[in-house]
Amino acid sequence: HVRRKLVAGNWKMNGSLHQLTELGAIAAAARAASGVDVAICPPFTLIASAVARGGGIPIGGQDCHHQSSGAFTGNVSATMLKEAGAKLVIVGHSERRAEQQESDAIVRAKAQAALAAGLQTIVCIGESEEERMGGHAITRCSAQLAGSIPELSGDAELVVAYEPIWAIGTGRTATCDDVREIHGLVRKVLVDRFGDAGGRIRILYGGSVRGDNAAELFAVDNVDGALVGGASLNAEQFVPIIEAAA
Ligand code: G2H
Repeated sequence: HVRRKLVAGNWKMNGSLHQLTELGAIAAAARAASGVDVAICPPFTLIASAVARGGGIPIGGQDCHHQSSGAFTGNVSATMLKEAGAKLVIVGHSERRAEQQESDAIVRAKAQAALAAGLQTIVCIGESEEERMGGHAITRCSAQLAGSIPELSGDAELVVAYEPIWAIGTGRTATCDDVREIHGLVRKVLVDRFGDAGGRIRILYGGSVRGDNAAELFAVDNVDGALVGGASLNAEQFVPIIEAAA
């Protein structure tokens, strides 16, 4: 399968209206890199403005609730994201799994709701440092895949992101061998479960991706792009990652 690379920025709880000016240069780089898909996921409050001012880059959310509406104070549903102009959403990021105690079952329900709303849905998995050191990375990622990956339904695209927790925001990146091993596992699980469609699902790597390590990561088998946190906040750092994917 030929899979286009996807480079998605996750601004986490960062950014401002002023920071949306970065989107102009990011959009220009995305147009120049014709074989690469680029997206930005800012905080909820910036989504509508980012859609309006983003130069056509797909804009997404960083989470959604699994119900479409109701008495869920502080939450935002997938259908609301869609109405705000979002094209995608990240679910199951390790920061939410840790801080909001999101279980695999909740992540899976969110992913199902997001796909049903027609959003491209990036489901995150990844082991902790303790799990990796204990030799349990594969067991942990397998369990998260089994519990978090939804059924495929409708036309919206499912994407999986592997983000080893010990590599997130730490400046430490997994080695290419570590990444090859886990991405190979993810591919096998997806093909076993979905057949040919599993071969088309894009698998992103995330965790301290930067301009100076992106090219070698993108060269690894089954690395179909990146989920980028810190380095997605400004064009100067994000554009070299887009170029490395081209
Ligand atoms: C991992 C990643 C983006 P960073 O969380 O989701 O963040 O690139 O800052 O490690």
